[in-house]
Amino acid sequence: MKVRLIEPGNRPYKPTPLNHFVYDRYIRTPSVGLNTLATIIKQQVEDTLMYSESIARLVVNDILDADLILIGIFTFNARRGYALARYFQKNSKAVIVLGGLHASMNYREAVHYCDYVLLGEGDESVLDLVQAVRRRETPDFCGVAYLRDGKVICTGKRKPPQQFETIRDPDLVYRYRKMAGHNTLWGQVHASRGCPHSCDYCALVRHFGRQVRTRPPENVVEDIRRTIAFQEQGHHRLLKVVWITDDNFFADRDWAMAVLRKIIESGIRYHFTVQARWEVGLDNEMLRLLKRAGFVELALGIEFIDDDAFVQYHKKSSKQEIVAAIRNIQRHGLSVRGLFILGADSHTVGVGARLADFVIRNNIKGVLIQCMYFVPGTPVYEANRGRLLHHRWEKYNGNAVHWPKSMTPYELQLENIQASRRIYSLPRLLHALFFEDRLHKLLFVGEYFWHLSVRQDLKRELPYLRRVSEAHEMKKLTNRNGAKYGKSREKICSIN
Ligand code: B12
Ligand code: SF4
Repeated sequence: MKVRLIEPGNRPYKPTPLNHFVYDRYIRTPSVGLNTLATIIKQQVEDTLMYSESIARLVVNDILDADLILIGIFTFNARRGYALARYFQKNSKAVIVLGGLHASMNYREAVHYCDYVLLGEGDESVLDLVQAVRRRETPDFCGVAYLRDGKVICTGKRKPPQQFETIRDPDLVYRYRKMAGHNTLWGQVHASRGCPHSCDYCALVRHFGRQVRTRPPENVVEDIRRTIAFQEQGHHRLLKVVWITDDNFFADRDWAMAVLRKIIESGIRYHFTVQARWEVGLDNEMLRLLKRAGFVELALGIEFIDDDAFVQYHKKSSKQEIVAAIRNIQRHGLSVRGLFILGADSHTVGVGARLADFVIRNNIKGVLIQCMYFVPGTPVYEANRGRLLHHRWEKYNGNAVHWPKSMTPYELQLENIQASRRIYSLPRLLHALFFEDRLHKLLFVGEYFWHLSVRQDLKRELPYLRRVSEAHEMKKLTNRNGAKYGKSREKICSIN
C-alpha cells in the first residue's frame, strides 16, 4: 500500500532567495497536524510520505500511483486543496480523503471534491481509514462524510482522542530537512488541545472542543528536544526559537507549570514563544517560570482594543485588563506580540491608526493583523453569513471579506494597510536596529519585510474592494433618491 499526504499551499511554494529571510514569501512551516498523521500511518504503511506546498513543489508522478491520498485543509488553503483533490480524483485510482479544520467545519462543501471527508482530529481515525481502504470497504465508523446519489451522508461526530502523544517524524515531510535551516521556518510543538472559552468567532473551540486535553510533560519536552535537534542539525540558524502553538497553553495551569518545570530541569537552553490570553500576564508565578524556561515573548490574542467589541463577540477581556497584563509581562522581562482583528461592528474609519498608536504606546514588539472574517462552524458565521463578500477562501488570510457595520470593505482594508505601515515604519526599523537586543532586532527586520509582502497582498485586493464598495454606496444612494422621488411623487399626487 502507498499513502501520500498533502498540505496545499495558499500560493504553492516557489523557490526564491527571499525564502531564507522573509516569512510568507512562498514559504511557511509545514503542518504539524498532518505530519503527525503521517507518523501514525507510517507505523502501519511503510510507503508513507507527506508533501507540504509550504516548502516544496509536489512530485506529482510520485502521488499519482498512491492508494490513498489525504489532504488537510484550513480555510485559507481550502481552494487549493479542492483543486488538488479534484485533480488526483480524475487522474489517479487513489481514494481521496479531505480532513482538517475547514473540511470538518464545512463538510457539506468538502464532500463534493473527494471520496470521503474525515471529521475532527485524525489521530485515531486515519488508522481505521487505512484498514477500510485495504479491505476496499466504505469507511463506516463515526466521523465520516461522503456523497451518495447526490445526498450527503454523515456517520456522526467522533469523540476526540484523549491521547495524542505521537511525536511527529519531520523526515516524513518531503524536503523538510533540507529547508529546516531557513530562519522563516520555526520549529513548532503542539502540546495541548481544546479551550474552555467560547469566543464567537473562534472555529478552534468547535473543532478541538472545550475540554482541555494535555500531553504528559515528559512527552512535550521530548518533542521540544527533537524539534530543536531537527532544526539545528547541519544548519546555521540566526533565529533560535521554538513556537509552542497551543491555542490556550495556560488553560490547565498546573499542567502548564509542570511542563515549564520539566523544560527547566531538562537543561534545554533555547528560546520559546507561546500564544496566551491576557490573564497569564497577571500570574507572576507563571511569568517567572516562563522566563526561567527560556520563553522570550507571549503572543497575546488581544483581538480588539475597544470594550464594545469584547462584549459583542463574547471575549472575556477589557482594554484595562489587557494593558495591565502587558505591563506586567514586560516587567518580567518578556516581550509581547499582539494578535489583532479589525472590522468589528464597533470599528470606524481611523481604527487602524488607533491600533497602531496602541501597539507603539504599549511597546508591543510584533503584530498579526487580521480583518474580521466569519468561518463556517462558528456562531458569527451563522449570524453574519449574509454579510460575507464572497467565498473565495484563499482571500481569508487577512483581507477584508465582509461588510463591516460602520465602514466599507475598502475602507477596512485601508485601515489594515495603514496600521501595518505605521507599526512597521522605517523609523521604527531603525529604532529596532539601534536599540533592541539581538533577538528582537532579527525579529523586527524579518517582520518588517514580511509586513511589506503582507501589504502588497492587501493592496492587490484593493481594486476589487473599491468596486464592490462603490457599487454598494451607489445602490444605497439610488435607493435613497428613489425613496425621495417616490415621496415627492406622492406629494404631487396629493396636491393634484
Ligand atoms: C502554526 C499555525 C500557523 C503556521 C503554520 C500553519 C500550518 N502549516 O499548520 C503559520 C505561521 C504558517 C500560519 C499562518 C496562518 N494562519 Co495559522 N495557525 C497555526 C496554529 C496556531 C497551529 C496549527 C497546529 O499545529 N495545530 C495543531 C494540529 C494538531 O491541528 P491540525 O493541524 O488542525 O491537525 C489535526 C486535525 O485538524 C486533523 N487533520 C488535519 N489535517 C487533516 C487531514 C486529514 C485527511 C484528516 C483525516 C485529518 C486532518 O488531524 C490533525 C491531528 O489531530 C493554528 C491554530 C490551531 N490550533 O490549529 C492557526 C490557524 C490554523 N491559523 C489560522 C490563520 C487564519 C492563519 C493565517 C491566515 C494568519 C494570517 N492572517 O496571516 C496564516 C495563513 C497563511 C497562508 N498561507 O495563507 C487560523 C485558520 C482558521 C481557519 N478557519 O482555517 C487558525 C486555526 C488560527 C485561528 N485562531 O483561527 N499558521
Ligand atoms: S480563548 Fe482563544 S482559543 Fe479559546 S475560544 Fe477564545 S479565541 Fe478560541
